[in-house]
Amino acid sequence: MQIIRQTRAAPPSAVGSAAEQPLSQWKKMSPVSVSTNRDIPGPQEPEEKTYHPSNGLFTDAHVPDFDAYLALYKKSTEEPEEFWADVAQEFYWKKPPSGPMLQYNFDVNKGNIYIKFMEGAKTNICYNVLDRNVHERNLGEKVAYYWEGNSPDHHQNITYNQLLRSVCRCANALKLLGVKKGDRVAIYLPMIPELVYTMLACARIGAVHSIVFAGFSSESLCERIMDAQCNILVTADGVYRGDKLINLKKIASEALERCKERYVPVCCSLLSEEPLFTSSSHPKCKILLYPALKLMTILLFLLCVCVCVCVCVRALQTPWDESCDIWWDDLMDGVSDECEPEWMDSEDPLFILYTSGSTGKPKGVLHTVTGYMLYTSLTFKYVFDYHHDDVYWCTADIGWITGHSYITYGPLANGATSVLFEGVPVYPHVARTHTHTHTHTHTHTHSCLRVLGTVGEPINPEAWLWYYEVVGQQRCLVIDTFWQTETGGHVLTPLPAATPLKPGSATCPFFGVQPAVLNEHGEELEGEAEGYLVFRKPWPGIMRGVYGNQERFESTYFRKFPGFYVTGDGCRRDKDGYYWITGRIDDMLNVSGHLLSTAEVEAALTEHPSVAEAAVVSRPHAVKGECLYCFVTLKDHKEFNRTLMEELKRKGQREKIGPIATPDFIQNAPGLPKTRSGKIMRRVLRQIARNEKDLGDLSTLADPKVVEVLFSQRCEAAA
Ligand code: 6R9
Repeated sequence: MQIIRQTRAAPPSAVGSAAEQPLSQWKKMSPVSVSTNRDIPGPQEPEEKTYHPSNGLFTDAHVPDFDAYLALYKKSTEEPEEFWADVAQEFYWKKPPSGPMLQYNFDVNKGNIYIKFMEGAKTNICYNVLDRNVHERNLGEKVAYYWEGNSPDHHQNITYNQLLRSVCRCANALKLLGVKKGDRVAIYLPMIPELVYTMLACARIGAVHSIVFAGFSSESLCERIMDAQCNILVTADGVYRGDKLINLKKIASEALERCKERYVPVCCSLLSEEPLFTSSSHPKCKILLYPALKLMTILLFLLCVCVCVCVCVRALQTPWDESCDIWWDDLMDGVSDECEPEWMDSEDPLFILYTSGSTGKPKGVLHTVTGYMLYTSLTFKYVFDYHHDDVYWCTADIGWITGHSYITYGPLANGATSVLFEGVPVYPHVARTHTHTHTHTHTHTHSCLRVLGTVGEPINPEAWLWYYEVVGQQRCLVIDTFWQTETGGHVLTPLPAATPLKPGSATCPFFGVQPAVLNEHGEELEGEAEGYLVFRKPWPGIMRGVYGNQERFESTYFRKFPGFYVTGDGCRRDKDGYYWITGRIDDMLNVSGHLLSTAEVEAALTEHPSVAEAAVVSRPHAVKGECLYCFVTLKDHKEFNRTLMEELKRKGQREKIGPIATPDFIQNAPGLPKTRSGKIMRRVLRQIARNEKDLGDLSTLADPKVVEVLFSQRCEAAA
């Protein structure tokens, strides 16, 4: 996925070639000291070529150079109270903080894990991202979103004034339905403005939103609704993804059926206590609007999802249950567009977002109001070097954390103008994304682009260079941001004008973030090292828990190395203190006792001129324990043959990493199984490599057909 920052009119000085300089020309590079400690085989030293902005492109940067970054970083770690108090000044507080900025325990041996930021303060994030812009910063007429539908004929400009009114209407409608502070609201919507309205409406009234990506199956939706005990589901009748029509309401109804089946015993026991609740007295949705029946509604919410609000986008024939379904337009009809925000404590929950990890039941990652607000706002401003006239586009879906943080909260907190895109990049033609750039910047070249972002997977140097040279025309900076649903915002990231870039590295920690590298025994490695990426202290945006499951929170992130937050990712820190993510630790390859990361083997494969993309997984091996099974996608018009295989085995691996990294199997992969957020599902590839046919839920895959193709083309030798 990419995040693009573009200006409406690029200054003439913006055109020119970004310079490449040896790192030695830069002063002291890193916030960490340098020494050598490397006991795991890894790739050879990366080339010492760094990239930094061309003159004139970042004359007004918030952080103008690396020294400025270092000074701010130092302040953020050595004087965190002052640092965050300065950031907090930008925001509106109903009640200012009284106690310490940050309190936490990261050590399971010392008691429960907790993180508290600005406890005692009261605010509202919706007020801060909307009302503050309209009333205090005079941005009411500024466009918040250029919404682009799936079809290029559908578009809408939404100003901050309009957004505030729509959000208030939705907030009032939710209140009429009985939703109150602390209630969970499930949102299963495509990338339409109503998605933003609903999430902000929840935030306004203190309800906790749980957005479920609209590509998930009914089972996944049901599981998430049940886990968070949501009372309301907001969905749409349907969505076009490219030329494919998806009947969302049908999936939503199936999910609710599943919920009902599982909730029956609970319903019955409560029903018997309340004479109003006979099966025939289930409220009609319209009736819910009458306050007299509000009590009944609220009690019903305690039982299960009973109201499903449906946005009519496509006028589809949808399954309709009179007892609980209501059209969005009917609900909003006549509702006031003013709504007093609910003033929330700093640590009140803001949202739950489920993240699956590679196996197991999804975890409801919980974020709270104030820390998330400050952190997403600050990272947005600095990482994209956002300025008032910029137009910004994040291509993610709001169903993922990237969309929560960098389509909704971060940009709006900065009063930014963003593109909100419903469709897919290749519909109706491959140049669709270029059209956005032209429409919203009024220029017909890419010369207005300044910052290109990437997130979600290790980007190998080959891909980085393509992005830099072809998309960014050697002028824009490629910002490789490492972070997780759990971290709330970027944690390792370059800052455009300040950080010299190395292709493939997420570079340095953001303000307040203190990474460390540990070995298997939990010993901290200094200087150049490779191992587990952990963080020693919280920053405001870190998750506060797994919803309803403190034990899982602690065991997943804190038990392995007491005193640290464990990301689950591996990393390498180079001699300049730059961090290189090497992939999920669970995906590591253990060949004859040597640990290899997926990223290093894949980067070596993609160096071959015929290879566009590669993914490597392990397969059990009688002698070596595990061996390497590689999937390679070739560039157009390249042929997969024996010579290529030999070259990949010999040059790519033996010579690059060492003989232990020689692949046992190489399979031609016309495509790789990826989620719609762009992550390679290595779990699926492992199963293909092992010829295991029971693949579980594949509904998040962008293109499930790829799996059949890969099965049919398995390496014959790997029976
Ligand atoms: C924001 C997001 C988190 C996992 C993370 C890591 C991988 C994210 C990365 C990256 C290498 C980067 N990841 N950014 N790997 N370089 N710049 O993607 O959140 O969906 O929770 O995924 O994605 O493995 O642990 P989420």
